[in-house]
Amino acid sequence: MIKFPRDFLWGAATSAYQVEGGNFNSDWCRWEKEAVKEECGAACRHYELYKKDFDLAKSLHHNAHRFSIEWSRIEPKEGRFSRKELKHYLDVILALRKRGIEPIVTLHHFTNPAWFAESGGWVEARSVDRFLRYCEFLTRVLARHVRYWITINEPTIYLSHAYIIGVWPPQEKSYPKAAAVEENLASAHIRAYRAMHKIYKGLGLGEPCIGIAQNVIAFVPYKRKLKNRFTAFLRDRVFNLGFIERIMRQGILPQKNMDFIGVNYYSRQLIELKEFGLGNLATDVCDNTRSEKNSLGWDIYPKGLYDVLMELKKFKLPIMITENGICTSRDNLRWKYIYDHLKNIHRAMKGGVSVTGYLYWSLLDNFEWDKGFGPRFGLIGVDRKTYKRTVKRSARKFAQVCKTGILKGG
Ligand code: IFM
Repeated sequence: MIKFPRDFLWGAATSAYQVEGGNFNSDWCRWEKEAVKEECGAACRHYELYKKDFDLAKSLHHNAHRFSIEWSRIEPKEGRFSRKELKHYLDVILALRKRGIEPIVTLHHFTNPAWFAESGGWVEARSVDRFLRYCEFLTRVLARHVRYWITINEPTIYLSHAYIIGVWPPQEKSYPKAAAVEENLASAHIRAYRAMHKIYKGLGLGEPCIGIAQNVIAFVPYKRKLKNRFTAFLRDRVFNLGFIERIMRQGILPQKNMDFIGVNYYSRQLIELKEFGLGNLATDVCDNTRSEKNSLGWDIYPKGLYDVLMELKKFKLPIMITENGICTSRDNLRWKYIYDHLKNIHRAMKGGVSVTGYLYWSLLDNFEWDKGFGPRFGLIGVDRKTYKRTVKRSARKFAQVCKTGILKGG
C-alpha cells in the first residue's frame, strides 16, 4: 500500500483550445482553415458545459484542476480587452472553488491571438511586452481567487513544432527564428513572474505559486553504447533542462524565477544514433522497441518519470506533475499507466523529491492538435456527435486514489 501526503493535489488538466470550442480569433483556428486539417470547431463544448464537467470532476474526488485561459478571447484585438470573457474565466474559477477544487491556471498553451501571430508572433522582441500586458490584466482581477499559475506550457515543444519541425503554425523551419522564440518565451516568463508577484504584494495577498509546465522525456540509450549515451545526455540537456536552466540563471547568479516546476511526462525515447549529424543527434531513435505503446506509438515507460524527477531534484523546487496520460482505446491500460506512474512518483518522493500534486492529462477526450480528435486521452469520453460525457472505469479507479491518497493493489 502506498500513501501520499494529505495535502497532495489530485486532478486532471485541459487546455482552452482543446476543449472549449469556438476559439475563432486564435492563430490555430485560422491555420486549420488554410492547412486543411481536421478542424477543432466546437471541441468538447466545454466553454458552455464547464459546470457539468466540474461536477463530474468533483464526483471523481478531484481537488485540483488545471485549465488554460485563451489569450485570443481576452484580447481579440491588440490592446482591446474583453470584460465579458474575463468574467467568463472568473466564473470558471469560482465554479471550481465552489466545488472545493483548486484552480491551476495556464496563461499560454500553444495558441496565440491571430493579431499577435500576424504581426510576427514570438519571433518579435515586442512579444514579451504584449504577453506581459495580458498577464498583468488577468492577474489584477483573478489574483484574489488563484494561487497557482503556469505562465507557459511546454515552451520547448511549442518552439520545436512551430519553428523547427514546422508542423504547427506558423510552420517555420528556421533555427534563428526558433532561437529568438526561445529567448522571448524565457523573458516573457521571467517578466510575468516578477510582475505577478508584485501585483499580489500590492494587493496585500499571500505569495502566489508561479511556474512553467516543462515537457520532459526519458532519454534512454539503446544497448548503453557510448554514442547512444552521449546522444541521450545531449538531448536531456537541451530538451529537458535547457529552458529551466535558462530561466533559473538569468545573468551570472542563479535567481528565483519559478516557485515550482510543472512536469509533463508521457514517454521515453530509446536512442540509437545511426550517423553523426545534427539531425541524427536530435531525432534518431531505435526503430524496433518492443515496449507497450499508446495509440500514437509513444513508448510507455513509467520508470522514466522516476528518473527525470530525481534529476530535477537539483533545482531544489517543489514539482507538480502538471500532465501525465495515455491515449488509448484500452481503458484497462489507462489505469495501469496511471498506477505505474504514481508508483514511480511515490518512489521519487521517498528519494527526496518534493512532489505536490498529480494532474492526469486529460479530464476529457479532446482535440489533439495536428492529430485531430482520434487520440483519446480522457478520463471522461466525449461523444463527437452528441457531446455526451461518459466516465471511464479508469477514472473511477483513479478517483479512489484521489479520495483516499492511497494506491492499493494493481
Ligand atoms: O495534448 C497535449 C497537450 O496540449 C500538451 N501536452 C501533451 C498533450 C498530449 O500530446
